Amino acid sequence: MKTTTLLLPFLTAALSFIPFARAHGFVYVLDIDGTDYKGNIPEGSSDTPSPIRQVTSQDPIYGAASPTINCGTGAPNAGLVVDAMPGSKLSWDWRTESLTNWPHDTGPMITYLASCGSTTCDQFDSRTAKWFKIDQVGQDGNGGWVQKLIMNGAVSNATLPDNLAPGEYLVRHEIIALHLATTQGKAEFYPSCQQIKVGGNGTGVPSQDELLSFPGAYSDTDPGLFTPDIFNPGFQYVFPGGPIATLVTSGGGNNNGTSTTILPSSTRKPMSTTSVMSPPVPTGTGNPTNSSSSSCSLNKNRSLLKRSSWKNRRSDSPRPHRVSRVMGRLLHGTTW
Ligand SMILES: *[C@@H]1O[C@H](CO)[C@@H](O)[C@H](O)[C@H]1NC(C)=O
Ligand SMILES: *[C@@H]1O[C@H](CO)[C@@H](O)[C@H](O)[C@H]1NC(C)=O
Ligand SMILES: *[C@@H]1O[C@H](CO)[C@@H](O)[C@H](O)[C@H]1NC(C)=O
Ligand SMILES: *[C@@H]1O[C@H](CO)[C@@H](O)[C@H](O)[C@H]1NC(C)=O
Ligand SMILES: *[C@@H]1O[C@H](CO)[C@@H](O)[C@H](O)[C@H]1NC(C)=O
Ligand SMILES: [Cu+2]
Repeated sequence: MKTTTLLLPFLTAALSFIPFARAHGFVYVLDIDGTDYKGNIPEGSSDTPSPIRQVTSQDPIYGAASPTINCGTGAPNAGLVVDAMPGSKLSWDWRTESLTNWPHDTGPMITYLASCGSTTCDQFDSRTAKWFKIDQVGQDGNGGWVQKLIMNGAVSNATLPDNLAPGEYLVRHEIIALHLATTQGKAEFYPSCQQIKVGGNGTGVPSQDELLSFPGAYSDTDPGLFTPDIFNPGFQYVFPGGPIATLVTSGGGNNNGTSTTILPSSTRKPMSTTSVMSPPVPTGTGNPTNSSSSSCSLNKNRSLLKRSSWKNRRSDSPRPHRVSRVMGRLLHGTTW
């Protein structure tokens, strides 16, 4: 009786979230070196010319073998192919379809590229893509996940390899939400594809054994996708999809390619165009699992640095529904 009385207001408040906090999402805006490219909202019109392949649902994809795990549900080719350069900074603004903040805080963000080969990317069939991994961000070193920053309104970031060969590429940036992944098959995949044309005169290409297919690259039993221990203290995340491609870790020609790992992007990017920073520091121990270490002291002042147009716009937007982890799991497990 007492418990019920205490729980009632809580549950009522929680249930009132449901119509608004459809707790999934999509990439609303791609930013390349400060230029924004807006996407179209799932289930909305396709009126905005965009390099972002429009998903038809913000809902997660379940199952590593899902045929839509390449570029998301629906996701026909987009109309635009937009310019980038080796070393360009890419940012993705993840939202729910009602444009509130991304709702999850557990799991990695991973970025892949695939050459569109002899065709332009607006003609390229993502089912034939051979992907290579360029970036992955996971735990934050404080018992949480970098993904929480996205929930709190930050954009997700990665940089293109400094030595990336020119040409058209499909970018596959994904969030994997693992709040339910204590059960096998319950990892939530949110892939998003964008079409870019890389200029410059880099020479970096992936090796054959680094190329992946989606579906194919992941298995539901991967330790990064089925994570029974994820909420236990000391959990060490193992990213799915193998290591980051050597053309990235070789530092864009600044060293001879002996390194096998890099730090998560959130710790290794200079945040100002006037800053100079050394190439990624090899750690020599498998994949990075958190971003608490840094090769760049500038990072300590990261939060002070300007976020160009994002900051202002996002402060105007509706605040996130801060559904707790437990409540998120409860609601996911029942209603969504
Ligand atoms: C994060 O990285 C730091 C430095 O590399 C390390 O000391 C710490 O144990 C790591 N934490 C987790 C949770 O992986
Ligand atoms: C992405 O970079 C911006 C600064 O440009 C920063 O504010 C934001 O926190 C970064 N996002 C993540 C997930 O690290
Ligand atoms: C091509 O490479 C040269 C150095 O090899 C560099 O000076 C030049 O800026 C590069 N051009 C572009 C467009 O990046
Ligand atoms: C790469 O550099 C390392 C350390 O500087 C050196 O030991 C190694 O022989 C070099 N490898 C090649 C292929 O040049
Ligand atoms: C961070 O910024 C403060 C001033 O805002 C400066 O005194 C300090 O040296 C900076 N630290 C780093 C690591 O750049
Ligand atoms: Cu969700």
